[in-house]
Amino acid sequence: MSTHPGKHLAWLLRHAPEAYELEMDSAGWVVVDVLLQALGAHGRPSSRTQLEAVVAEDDKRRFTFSADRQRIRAAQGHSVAVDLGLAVQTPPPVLFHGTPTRAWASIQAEGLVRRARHHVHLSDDPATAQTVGDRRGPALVLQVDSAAMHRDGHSFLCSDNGVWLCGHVPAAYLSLASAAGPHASAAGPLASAAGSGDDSPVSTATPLELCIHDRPGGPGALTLTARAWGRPEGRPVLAMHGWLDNAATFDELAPRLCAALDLRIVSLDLPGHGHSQHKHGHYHFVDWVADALAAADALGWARLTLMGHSMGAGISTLVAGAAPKRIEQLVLIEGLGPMSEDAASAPHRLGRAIERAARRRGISAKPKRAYPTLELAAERLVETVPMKPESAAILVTRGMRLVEPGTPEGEHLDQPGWIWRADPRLRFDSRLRLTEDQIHAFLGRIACPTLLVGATRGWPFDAELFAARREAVPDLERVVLEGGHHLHLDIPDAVAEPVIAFLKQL
Ligand code: HQG
Repeated sequence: MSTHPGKHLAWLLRHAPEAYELEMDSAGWVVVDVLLQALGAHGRPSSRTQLEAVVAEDDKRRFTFSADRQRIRAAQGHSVAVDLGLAVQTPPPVLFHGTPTRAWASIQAEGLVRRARHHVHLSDDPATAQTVGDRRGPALVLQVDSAAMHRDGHSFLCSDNGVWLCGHVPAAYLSLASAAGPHASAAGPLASAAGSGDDSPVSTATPLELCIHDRPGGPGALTLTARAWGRPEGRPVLAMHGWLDNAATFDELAPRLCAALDLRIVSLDLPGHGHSQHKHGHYHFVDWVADALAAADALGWARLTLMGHSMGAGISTLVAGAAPKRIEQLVLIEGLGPMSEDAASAPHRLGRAIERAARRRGISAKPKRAYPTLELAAERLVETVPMKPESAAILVTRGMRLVEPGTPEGEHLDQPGWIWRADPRLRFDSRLRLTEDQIHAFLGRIACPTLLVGATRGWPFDAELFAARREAVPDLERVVLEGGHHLHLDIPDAVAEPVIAFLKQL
């Protein structure tokens, strides 16, 4: 934690209100008296005069008081889920972004992404952008063609302190600010890296980033990110990864399917995973069902095919049972419904989960384990979940981010380190599990053809229980392949074959 009062306040109001058990409303406001009390309790300067001074003297006007000065919030820069209620605005024709030189290659591939924050931050002058970039060593200033983005339907917000915010800047709109003119140096390679040719043939090698608001405009709107393959007009397939994995889990399988069939595969980062935002409250399994359907709504898909791996297969199963009319086909890899429990265990489970969660309060403010390299992180992942090193490399590349020493999260580090992006609260105990009877009720309502792909060395499901679940699905085809739990990453050709044959039947 920083000792500078302004930095400390920014950390608290943007990233870690729960560290001081501060109640923050959905728009990011905290009651000033409550904040002062909490600061005092933690040995921090806690008079109103001191707080007023921190806010007034802040070089970037990072904090805003409410009109009655009874509440305070950070003007922008949050990683916790808040909806600042800022109005969409027309941006100036050109905006700027400063970034470390070393980030250039990755930005060329995926554009500017918002990382832990809610938005990509842009400045209206190159000098400010240079200062922002210089925070992390040698920096480049990128020019954003915001006029073209605006014309193409991208939304911009402007924070109370004049920072321009947007969800994602695809690489096609970026150029080096020092180059001769817009796109002078970058248009060629960047445009192709962005996969911007929506009307080009199937884009198999260049996944896109999509931002999906699952509760548009409402409080607690959540931005989910995704990777997409295939023509936008292709047959819709929503793909969902397993627990603690991310959208890249389909990086091997999806392009193979799109090469064979005219599909539009959108692989979600589920809330709390990958690049998606973290939820404010608890992660309940049944809520993933609402999230999946909200994502389908946001994509404008009335009917769709679901493809899930492990927990994603469990979610897909429940979606197909809860909304059978919407699902055309179901592809389940190493999973068929969520874990179940006897009805009698529910009170004990709920009591224990609440008690344990209370003990782990503040967990998201604790420093996460940092790995010096992605390679080491991938090695550790293979030790925990057996899979090919190449498969682990795919998951860690999207699932982790680099934290610099001297930043709020990296204060414990003396060199840059890679940490998992996933919300640590995903590991909390489930508060309630469905009973096996309830799961059978979902399975029995599945109205579409279902393909179950299992692995010989896969997840150790209870054989008897799993066989009964298979029996309960009205139209289920099953293949078992030689492989482990992450077979879609490890042996994608072998998995693609039966999946293509199955999808062709529609
Ligand atoms: C980079 C400070 C690799 C991005 C500042 C940046 C600002 C990528 C970093 C405000 C990338 C995110 C925001 C990609 C983006 N590959 N790197 N595809 N896309 N990046 O801190 O803009 O003091 O979240 O270039 O003054 O640096 O907090 O954003 O380097 O106004 O008030 O990923 O934070 O203000 O870092 O800074 P950040 P930022 P405060």
